[in-house]
Amino acid sequence: MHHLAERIGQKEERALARAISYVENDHEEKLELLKSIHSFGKRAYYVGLTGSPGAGKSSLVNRLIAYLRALGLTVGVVAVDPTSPFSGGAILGDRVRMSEHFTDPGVFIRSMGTRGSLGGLARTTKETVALLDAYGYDVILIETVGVGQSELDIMKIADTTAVVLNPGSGDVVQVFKAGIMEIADLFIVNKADLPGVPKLLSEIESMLDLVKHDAPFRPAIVQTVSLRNEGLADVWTEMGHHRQYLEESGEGKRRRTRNLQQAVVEVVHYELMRRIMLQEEERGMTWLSHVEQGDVDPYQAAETILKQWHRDS
Ligand SMILES: Nc1nc2c(ncn2[C@@H]2O[C@H](COP(=O)(O)OP(=O)(O)O)[C@@H](O)[C@H]2O)c(=O)[nH]1
Ligand SMILES: [Mg+2]
Repeated sequence: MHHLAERIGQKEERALARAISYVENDHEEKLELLKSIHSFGKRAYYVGLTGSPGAGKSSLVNRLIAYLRALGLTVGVVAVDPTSPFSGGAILGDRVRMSEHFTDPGVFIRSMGTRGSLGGLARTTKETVALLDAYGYDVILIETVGVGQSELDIMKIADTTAVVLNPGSGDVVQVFKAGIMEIADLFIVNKADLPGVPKLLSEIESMLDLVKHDAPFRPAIVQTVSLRNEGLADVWTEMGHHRQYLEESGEGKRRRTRNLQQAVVEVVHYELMRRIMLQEEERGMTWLSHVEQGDVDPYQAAETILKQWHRDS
């Protein structure tokens, strides 16, 4: 067992922080560490929160932390904000908001910026979640901004994915277009204190009728006013319903299998690429100028590199 894994198992928070930096910086012992971690198994409940910037995800996360702590649950948070200008840190507002939880040993908050995303932000995030799980947090909240492919990718590891929408924002069409509908397990209408709630609710219902009419699980819609601490119990109850569905239908098990398969493919993909590119760099990347000058097309160059790798290994 990797020494950091052992220390994480003993709930040493410093070891957890060190392990996360291993993941972010692609430390050479990273795979060894993750291997050890995997033997701990998946225990935590992973909740994804996604939605447009400003929808109130961080406010909700902040209130949810307090709500879950009151239930006696420990909480790990990974906030993914690639647009954050503060390298590796949260946007200032989030920091201030979350600061009330900083001294609580039952809460761990980590922000993933653009920094240290050598292996891709999605991958780094998933690995960080695995570390938080190994440490023993009961619930892991994953906040992602927006609707890009890497967000969709990240959300696949969540047991329950909540999409946060606001009245009057016209977000529903966006959600529909971006393929978020397919991964949504729960809709949270936040800022329900603002006008336009009935319209938004009926828009979501229509969309659900269209996309989920023959699906085995119809996502619930809950209203929240995170500023006033309203609706959190409903959110947690509906998450519970979805979790129960995952257990009883076997869908949870199917998702876990799919994620394990995906993890293997990703590691192979990334490790191969890393090793091949390392070798190419040592060889001086001779093909680069040819590709630049148009003597060789990129496909031919790639094929040559792969053949050479195959020969050498
Ligand atoms: N009126 C209203 N404003 C809210 C509510 N929840 C959050 N906000 C405000 O919406 C803004 C964006 O919130 P934030 O949590 O940072 O959104 P995020 O970008 O999705 O993380 C902040 O100014 C919040 O104070 C709510 O329930 N009602
Ligand atoms: Mg936020």
